[in-house]
Parts: sequence; C-alpha cells; structure tokens
Amino acid sequence: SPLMAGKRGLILGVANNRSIAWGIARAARAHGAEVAFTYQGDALKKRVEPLAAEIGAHVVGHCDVTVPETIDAVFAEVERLWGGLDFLVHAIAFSDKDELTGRYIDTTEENFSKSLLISCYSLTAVAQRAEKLMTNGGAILTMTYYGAEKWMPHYNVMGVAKAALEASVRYLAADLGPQNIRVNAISAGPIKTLAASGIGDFRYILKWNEYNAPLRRTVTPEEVGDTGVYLLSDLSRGVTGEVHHVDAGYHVVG
Ligand code: 0WD
Repeated sequence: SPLMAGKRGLILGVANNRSIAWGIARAARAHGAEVAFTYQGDALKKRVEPLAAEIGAHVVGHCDVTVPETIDAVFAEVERLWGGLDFLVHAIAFSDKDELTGRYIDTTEENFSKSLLISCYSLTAVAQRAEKLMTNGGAILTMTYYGAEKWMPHYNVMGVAKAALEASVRYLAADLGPQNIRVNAISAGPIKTLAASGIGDFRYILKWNEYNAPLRRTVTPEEVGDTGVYLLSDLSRGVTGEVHHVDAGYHVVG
C-alpha cells in the first residue's frame, strides 16, 4: 500500500504554487496521505483554496501564528475533521524585508522579536497543540536554511532565528520522543519563492549555489517534498532531532 496511506497531516505555509509547503503537500498526497492547509489572511485564502482543490486537500482556516487563538481554532478544526493527527509541516518564516539586507548588527529589537516569534517560537506553539492530537505517535517537520550554521550575506536575523529553530528541533525531539513523535528539519538550498524574494541579492545566491554545490545546480520544491515524505513516513521511523540538508550538497563546500 502507498507509503503514507492512512496518514493525516496539517501543513502550514502554503502561500502560492511556488511555496516549499506546496511541494511537500503534493508529494505527501502522491504517496497517499490526507492533508489539510491553513492560510494566513484573506489574500492568501484566495490562493490556497484553488491549490487545495487541485490535490483534494482540506482547508481548515485562517492561522496567523502571532495570534494564538487562530492556532487553537485550526487545531480544533483538525480534531473535528479527523479526530487525530499523524504529521505536521511547519513551513513559515518572516522578517521585515528592510532587515534582510545590510548588516545584522542593525537589527531592531522589534523585528528581532517578531522574526523569532514567527520563524522559531511558532514551531513550539504548533507542537504543543499537535502533541495532544498525535495519540498514535507522529512526525513534525520544519524548514531551515544553511544561514543557521554559517554567516550568509543578507540573511541576518533569519540566520539567528533558524539557529534557534534548529535547536528547538532537538529539544522538541527529546520532549516528544517518549510518545513516538519525531521532530526533524529539512535544510533546503535556496529556492525562488515569495519569502525568498525579500532577501537581498537572492539571484546572486542562487547562481553561487549553482556554481559551487556538488550537484552544480539548485534544488526544487519537488525534491524537498520527496525528502519530506521520507521524514514524515515510517521510512524514517528511527530518525528524530535531525537537520537533513536538501541543498545539492552545498553544505559540504560552502
Ligand atoms: O530558499 C528558500 N525559499 C528557503 C526557504 C530555503 C530554506 C528554507 N526556507 C524556509 C523558509 O524560511 C520558511 O521557513 O522554508 C519555509 C517556507 O518558505 P518558502 O516556501 O520559501 O516561502 P513562502 O512560499 O513565501 O511561504 C512562507 C509563508 C508565508 O508566506 P509570505 O511570503 O506571505 O510571508 O509563511 C507564512 C505565509 O504563508 N507565514 C505565516 N503563517 C502564519 N502566520 C506568518 C504568520 N504570522 N508569516 C508568514
């Protein structure tokens, strides 16, 4: 039977058809999973609903991770829909665009707090709710980037947020392991998405990866999706607390 048959997953972070979350959703569906999307605000609702219809995904409502009641509401909807949850995909990040250029040292306290809340704490916030629904174990997956490990031009406060996110993966993995809930991250190479378009000189970063990654190219949301299926399915049942690079090998040379 299909790899993900019988598995029900909530996916946060579909903004449009270039989103990494969309790549993961399509791969999970292709392997037999049931999936549900949230959307952030009415503007994204109009984009997310047709995408959901395209692959037979559910839409469980508006979720802005800075508003805890909206997180509660979508998890309540998931409980009504399925009565449980098997996997969760967290593909969300935010920083003021003006601070994704120039020097890290110029980060404001306001944007630091907001970036860490949306890009890092939100994983823990959703894990708290997911734990209650994952009564038969489960898998949680988040998205990170190499800028957590090394200085990268323009990544600035997002690099600091991703470092904290990767540490969160390890702490959450330890907390949830006894319940057979696994927590992992994919560290994706640069992909041209809406979020990425806010990063200074992004085209240059794509080119740099193309020239220097062992595979001499960048990666696609489909490739991230396929690795996502591995980390969300029982194929990776012995794996937790891991940050898995899907970056055409860039991390070995960069
Ligand atoms: O090169 C890249 N694109 C990489 C992205 C390389 C490595 C990692 N990532 C990460 C991102 O940091 C993020 O964590 O992958 C994740 C998904 O990002 P994406 O697919 O590149 O970007 P996008 O399609 O824009 O989806 C991110 C979405 C938001 O979109 P916009 O662009 O409208 O901010 O995150 C969501 C929103 O849908 N989001 C929120 N959701 C709920 N509450 C919030 C919020 N407050 N803020 C942003």
